[in-house]
Amino acid sequence: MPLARRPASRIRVIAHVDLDCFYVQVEQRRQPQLRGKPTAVIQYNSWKGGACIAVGYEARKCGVKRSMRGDAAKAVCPDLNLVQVPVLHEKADLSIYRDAGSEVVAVLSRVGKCERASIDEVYLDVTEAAKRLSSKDLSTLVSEEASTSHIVGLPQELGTKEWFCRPDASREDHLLACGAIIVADIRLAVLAETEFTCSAGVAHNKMLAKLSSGMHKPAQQTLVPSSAVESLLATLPISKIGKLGGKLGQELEGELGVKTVGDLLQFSEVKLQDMYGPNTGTWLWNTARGINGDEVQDRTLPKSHSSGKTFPGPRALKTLETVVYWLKELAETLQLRLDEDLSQNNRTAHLLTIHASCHIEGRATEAPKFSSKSRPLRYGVDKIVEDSRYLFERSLHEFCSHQSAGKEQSEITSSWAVTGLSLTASNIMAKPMGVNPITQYFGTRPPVTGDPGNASEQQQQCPSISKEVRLEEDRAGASVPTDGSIPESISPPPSRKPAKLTDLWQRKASLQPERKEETVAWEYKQEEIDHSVFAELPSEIQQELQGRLGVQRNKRGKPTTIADFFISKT
Ligand code: DCP
Repeated sequence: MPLARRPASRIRVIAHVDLDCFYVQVEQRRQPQLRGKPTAVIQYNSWKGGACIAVGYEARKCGVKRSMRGDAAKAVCPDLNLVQVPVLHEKADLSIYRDAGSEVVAVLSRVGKCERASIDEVYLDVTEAAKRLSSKDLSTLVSEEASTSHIVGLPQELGTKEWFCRPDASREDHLLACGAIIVADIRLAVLAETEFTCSAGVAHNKMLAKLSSGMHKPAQQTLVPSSAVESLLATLPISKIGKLGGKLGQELEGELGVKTVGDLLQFSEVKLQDMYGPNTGTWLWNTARGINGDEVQDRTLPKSHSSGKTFPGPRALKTLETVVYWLKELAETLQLRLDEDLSQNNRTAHLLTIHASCHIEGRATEAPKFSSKSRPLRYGVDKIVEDSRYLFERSLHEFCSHQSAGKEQSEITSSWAVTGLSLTASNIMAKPMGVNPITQYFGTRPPVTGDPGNASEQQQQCPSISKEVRLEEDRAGASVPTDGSIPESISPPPSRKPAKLTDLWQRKASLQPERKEETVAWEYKQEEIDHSVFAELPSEIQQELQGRLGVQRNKRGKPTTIADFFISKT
């Protein structure tokens, strides 16, 4: 459920920065011969050439879409370069993308508080830097890049630079203009130092910044002044607001007939509270008015670590031995990332969660599905294997009991098949000073027995650990040290500084309309979704994938597209 936070009492300037066709850019930096050529990244499996998960803008011009399989993409664009996501220990290895994202975060964090929201998205609070700039004469500071900003609701008679520098601007608009200048400069710095382009939304809160960052892509930025919020939200479908994409959005549509965010304006806060509870009601009332008090969290490090693997079709795991074999593989990768986090960031994780996709062979799975299970995390590969095996067996038992209701139990217990398995370590905290190494701490503890839900002794020692939780779809980031300092100059070295980011993209305008065309159903298979990979994706992609797969499974509901999400409503 969304949290209704008090609206901020002060003016804030928040940016949402989103890297353009991210995995493709990473691959093009690794293989410069691919620059400027149609390129897509695929998560390979043998079915129709694997799934396209990132499509470069040159390839989009040729009609390649993320919904396509590699074979279909090649058919519409024979010159397409397909690059496969790296694989390590037979699993998709996202480290190069994670590390590339960290480089970007390191640059962005020079200008303000930085929250890594997913593998390629960052929120930036540039309020303080904007205030410092606000006393200066902006007419000398608006760079060429800043002057290409798109301003939602910009009066026709005004140019962008004029809007930035107009003397009668409100304090709010003036700070927004200052923020936009800072964001344009830091985007240029990102390009110069990492070779990646990014797009950004700049607004007075996180919700509006996120809504606007994708309105003009690639390599552009969009501003949302307060005066433009009402008309922006008036026609915006409710599903475009992250937390309204799911059940709550459906309820609003079914119960109140609400289709756009603006439609919510007709309901009083009391009415919304009556129907959806005090917290959600207030949140909805605020959202209808573009009010959002969420703070940018100071977080450049991941909230969790995951390691997962999918086993599609004939590769499904059908015996406990094979599951345990893979749990060991996953535990080894997870332990490596935990060790890295401990040595680089002095942080330890406290909760282990196992997630699996399972079905009974030869028939559709009935709800409830295989449930995710958690318990206190003990460090060490053997302990992780022991604990995750225990959790897996419990879930499998529950799953089979449910599936066998009214049927022959033995038939069920012998025909389960696991198509996805992942381990997540979460509840990550700084290790308190003067505490023994965590490995020693956990290593000396008695082995876990019985129901982890009753691990009262462990919970006393780690009070923040919940008894048993559903898998949280944490979005991960990566390890980036940041001192939070703001240097005098954030500009890149002059020799590498392009005048405008858009210079890099030929005929940018002609690229945009094709985003609208992405209406075909994604050719993903449920069993291809690796939960550890999934957890690092932007939240709307997670939602979209869930929606798509739901549609494929249930043959009901109306698909939405990520492209529609970001089409400007102005
Ligand atoms: N990704 C993935 N599987 C998906 C969707 C995305 O693994 N089903 C990965 C590849 C993308 C990255 O996440 O490069 C970021 O996703 P975005 O939605 O931000 O899309 P892109 O960055 O690729 O393109 P855009 O420029 O449209 O943001």
